[in-house]
Amino acid sequence: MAEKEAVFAKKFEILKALIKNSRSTVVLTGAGISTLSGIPDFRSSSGVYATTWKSYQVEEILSISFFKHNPEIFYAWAKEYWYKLDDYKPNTVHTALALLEQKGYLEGLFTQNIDMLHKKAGSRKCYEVHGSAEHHHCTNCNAYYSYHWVAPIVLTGQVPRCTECGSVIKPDIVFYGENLDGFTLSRAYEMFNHAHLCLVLGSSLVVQPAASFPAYTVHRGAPLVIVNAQKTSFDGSATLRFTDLQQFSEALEKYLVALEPRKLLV
Ligand code: CNA
Repeated sequence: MAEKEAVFAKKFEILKALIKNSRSTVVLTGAGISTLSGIPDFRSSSGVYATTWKSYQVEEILSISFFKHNPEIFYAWAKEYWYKLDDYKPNTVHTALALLEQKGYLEGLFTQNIDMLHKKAGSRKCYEVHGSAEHHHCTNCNAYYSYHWVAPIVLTGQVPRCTECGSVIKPDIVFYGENLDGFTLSRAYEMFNHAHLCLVLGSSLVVQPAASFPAYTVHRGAPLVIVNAQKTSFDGSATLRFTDLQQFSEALEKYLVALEPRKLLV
């Protein structure tokens, strides 16, 4: 145990120097970070993909063609999973990353999560690569609806429908088979391409194109730090690897609290 702690402490010292000396740090987060808030991820052994839901594979429920033909099945699944997000609070990973930004050490935070927890924690430079459950639109006339308007309808077991035209309302989440928002994608390519340090937290790095973002940083020889319990699909010969998100984020928060805010040259 003491040996494990010593290894962690040694690696964390290297991380501190990387953060302090990096002029441009980008972060990519995945569903793993929100497991500490109680939201299951997809690919852990206890994740959502380990089970089927009423004989459906969750991957199938989350494809755009399935949604178009079976919105009632999507919403029946999402009722138990994604429309109780108000029950969940940001954890130390979210708050540590918000602090990294407040102290002036973060260029951009890209998340694959749709759970709104980074924004709740106070992150502003946050790009939600797969969209967010916060916003919804009518699939026909594009009228806007918020999470708080839609959630009570879903929780009573109904499919939310547009008050203007009666068509099905869809969350602004990127389903399998849909393209990512072009602006977010171009920001990601730009920032990961110029970053001096890339941190990846709680992602299996399976889902493209987000899984490839760290490669843009690594291919220029800049360091990559991965924090994940399981082996990731891409690891780009990571400079540092940590496995325990809780231990990592607590240490990061403690370090950042004591760190002088970066003086910005304007
Ligand atoms: P994933 O494929 O489920 O991978 C999560 C990774 O986190 C796994 O490799 C786990 O080993 C790791 N992990 C889980 N808990 C811990 C822990 N305590 N310490 C260390 N590692 C841990 O998730 P990705 O984000 O890579 O996949 C992308 C999908 C998942 C995106 O499309 C998301 O929209 C989608 N998703 C989002 C949420 C959410 O918003 N909270 C929840 C579930 C799925």
